[in-house]
Amino acid sequence: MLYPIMNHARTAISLDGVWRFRALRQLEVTEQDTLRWNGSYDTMAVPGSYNDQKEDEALRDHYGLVLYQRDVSIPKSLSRERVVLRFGSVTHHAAVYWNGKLIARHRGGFLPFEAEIDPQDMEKNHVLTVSVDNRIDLSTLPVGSDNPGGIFGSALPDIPGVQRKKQNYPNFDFFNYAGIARPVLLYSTPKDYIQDIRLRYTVEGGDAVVQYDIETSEESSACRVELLDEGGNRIAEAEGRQGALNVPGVRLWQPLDAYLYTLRVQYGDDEYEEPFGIRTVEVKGTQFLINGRPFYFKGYGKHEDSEFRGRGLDNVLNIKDIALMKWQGANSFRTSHYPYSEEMMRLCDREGIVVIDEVPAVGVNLNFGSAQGREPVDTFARIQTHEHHREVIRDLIQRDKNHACVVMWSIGNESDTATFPESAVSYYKPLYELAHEQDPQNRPVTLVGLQGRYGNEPALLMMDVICLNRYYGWYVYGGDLDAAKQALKVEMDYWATTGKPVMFTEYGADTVAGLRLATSVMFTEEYQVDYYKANHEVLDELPFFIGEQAWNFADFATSQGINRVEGNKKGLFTRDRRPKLAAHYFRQRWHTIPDFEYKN
Ligand code: BDP
Repeated sequence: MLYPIMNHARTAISLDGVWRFRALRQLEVTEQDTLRWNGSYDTMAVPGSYNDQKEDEALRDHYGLVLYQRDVSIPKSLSRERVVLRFGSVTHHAAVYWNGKLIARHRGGFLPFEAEIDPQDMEKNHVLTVSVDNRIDLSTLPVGSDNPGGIFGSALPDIPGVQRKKQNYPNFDFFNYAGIARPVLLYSTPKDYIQDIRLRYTVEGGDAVVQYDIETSEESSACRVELLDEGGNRIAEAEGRQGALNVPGVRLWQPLDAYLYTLRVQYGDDEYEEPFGIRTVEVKGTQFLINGRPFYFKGYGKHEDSEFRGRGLDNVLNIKDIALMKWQGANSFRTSHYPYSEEMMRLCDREGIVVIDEVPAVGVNLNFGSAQGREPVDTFARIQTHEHHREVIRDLIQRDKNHACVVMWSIGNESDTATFPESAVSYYKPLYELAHEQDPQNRPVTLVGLQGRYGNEPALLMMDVICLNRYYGWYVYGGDLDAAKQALKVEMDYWATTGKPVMFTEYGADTVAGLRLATSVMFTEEYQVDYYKANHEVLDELPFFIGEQAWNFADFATSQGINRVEGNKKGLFTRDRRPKLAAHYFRQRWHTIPDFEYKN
């Protein structure tokens, strides 16, 4: 799906702003709801999660449906064009009504979807209503738990007669923000238009060949492509929907040194410009090569999370986060635990930030958190995410396939790979293969592993890179960093035997900013530094270890529970982006670790 752009063939009109809003008690939308509201209504900003925009506990913890509505009129000048309504994301499930008529439904909260406006319907004023459903369960991604309380719920049974409030129980550790989180717009194209662009390339010596593949709505006109350098100079051109363009003396996209070419496509009256970088990615032995050189990941797992906006797109915050990453000497992050906005992906292309791109498959594990200690269940026999999981892999790769910043796909986080190892293989093998099939650039694919019973996780061994979330010194041997180091070393001796590249996609310690002690204990800023130093003592010695991504870039909101002090506090930065002591420690460390050839 192409990102909406504006040029002389295409228009894009933002529908962001303040919308009418209603939280529904019932779980159905009536016809009346989808027509222009006469009675009272609330207000809500778009884009933004709705949960924290008001002072209302019921809305923050709302379960079920809400409605958004606004008036829309389409400029007359677009009457001959194809007009499309496009949502960057609606979390988690959306139904879209145009003057009361259902025109789109979408499942999943982190990927874009669109609906064409019927030309008959273009004149006059219109009412656009969107119903948003935040319910999560065993069939959704992310997964909702069937244990009251979710991952941090009580292990004790409920007391008979006590009524809990109706609520979602996330099987994951972040707040279940909902709403219209990313931009909404109307865009236009000519009636016969460019649908998609797929790019791959080969690099040899100093030259590259870009292979392009253009999909158009019909095949009635000629297709012409031009390749422009960053200065806008044409360096190659070709005719046809498929073809190859030579780029002699190519300037590669490098981590922290981005260079973007533009593919300009002309098809009939339509025109589209796709910025893209040229770089290669390959796993070779225990190395992760970018442009042929062994890369070392320095960075974080992140969240789309901020005060008031929840998960709503905030370009200022994105710019700031990347500035902080560069200040710290980082080069990468993972889009834990769902696809991030298209705006962020484009920014990472521009800024040279390396991204591990993750689907929203988090909580595909019915044996952790509050379920621990009970009779283990076969997650994959009970969970109903199979088809949707395929869908999000397809749609994510479809959306992000041309981004140079994306160097690896993550098809899930901390799934249940150890309890019934063969079930996990049956579930993940087709998904691993699907990701490879769908990607024109055939990037490496991973599945992020949970700490626990390593050694019998064939689903992880199928992956191109072993990505581990490990908490030695926090959840395991918390407060005993010597034991933590020993245990980490023992585990790493095992991974050394697999012959795979290994990296940490999470490791961290909850740290309350401002808690300081000369002799550190858990939760102090000093302990967070000591924790990371202890881990690094072991990791720095391992030749097959290809990267460290701290958990988390910044503190973030979670459900309430006894394990969380107003959210998860493992950030190197606070939620408002103030550095903790560990942020300075990493700044020192990362500026001395090169992006390439660190372990050789
Ligand atoms: C891991 C999860 C992550 C959590 C983190 C933690 O992948 O979402 O926030 O641990 O406990 O299990 O802080």
